Amino acid sequence: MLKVTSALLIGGLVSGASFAEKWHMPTPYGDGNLPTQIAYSFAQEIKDKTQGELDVTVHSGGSLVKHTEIPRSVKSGQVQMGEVFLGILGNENPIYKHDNIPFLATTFEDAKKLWEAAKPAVSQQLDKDGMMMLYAVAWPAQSLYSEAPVNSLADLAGTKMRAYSPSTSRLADLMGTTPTTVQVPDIPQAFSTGIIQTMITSPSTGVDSQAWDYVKNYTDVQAWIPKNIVVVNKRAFRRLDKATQQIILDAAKNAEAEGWTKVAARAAKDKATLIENGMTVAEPSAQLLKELQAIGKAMTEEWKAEAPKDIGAILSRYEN
Ligand code: PCA
Repeated sequence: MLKVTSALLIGGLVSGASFAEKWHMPTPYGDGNLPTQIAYSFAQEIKDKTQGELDVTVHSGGSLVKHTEIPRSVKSGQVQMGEVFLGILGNENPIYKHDNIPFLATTFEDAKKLWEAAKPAVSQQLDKDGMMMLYAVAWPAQSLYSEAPVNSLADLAGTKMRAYSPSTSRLADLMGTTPTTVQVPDIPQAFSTGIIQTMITSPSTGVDSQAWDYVKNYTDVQAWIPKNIVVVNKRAFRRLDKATQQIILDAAKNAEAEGWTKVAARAAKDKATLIENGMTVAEPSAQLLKELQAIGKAMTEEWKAEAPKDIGAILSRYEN
């Protein structure tokens, strides 16, 4: 009897008032970063358009789930959505490595093209893993931070370089440096304790980690343009009604467009902040560019050899 009453009560509550569904979305980077800001507006758009029925809470800066654990937590359904840096997935499947290959795509236009070329394979792999691709946000181009000016790779020989993905580890090797994987929140400590001496990342992450406290030179090699992706657990998505699903897909489309629109201005602003804080920003020498481009070529070949069919398909879509 008691059971029946409570079942009725719950039934009454559910049908009487519309109840908000609460979702969680861990993201890896801090609130000052463009991808995080876009994540907040994405979540807000969903909340507004569902009139609060789907309430997505963004947990930035790895506060709910550590960056390296985010893909697994979305896959298992522990959280419904999550953001991840594509490059860190490089060891799971070589298709993800398109994101961190030096000199494959160095302008936003090419980066967008490369993303269109890689997206079908990425979406398919995510689907196999129980996830669905929602949107991607590009970072500014990746450039070199060092204490001394760098005119050629010889100037870096033997230094300890930060890596943030399997590809950047390989790159550090090929540059004659020693790679150490360090996540963004740990950059200041890694510099101050001498675990790293150089890094290649965006002006945004340089600003975020106050790189000027540790290194003086920024050599603007602009070697690649990586991305974060936002994914949703497939089962969680399918449980939603069609209208809510469409609201998420529309918000994702808007988020991706916003990212490509805003990233260039953000790159310029953050580079200016590096200068304001006393860093020397220099164009790369012809020698350094030549050496790095040769490494990029070698890495492209290595990458292709890992999965000739899949990577060949990405490259031919990109090049045509
Ligand atoms: N910042 C992130 C990823 C790429 C970037 O610009 C990082 O350094 O880890």
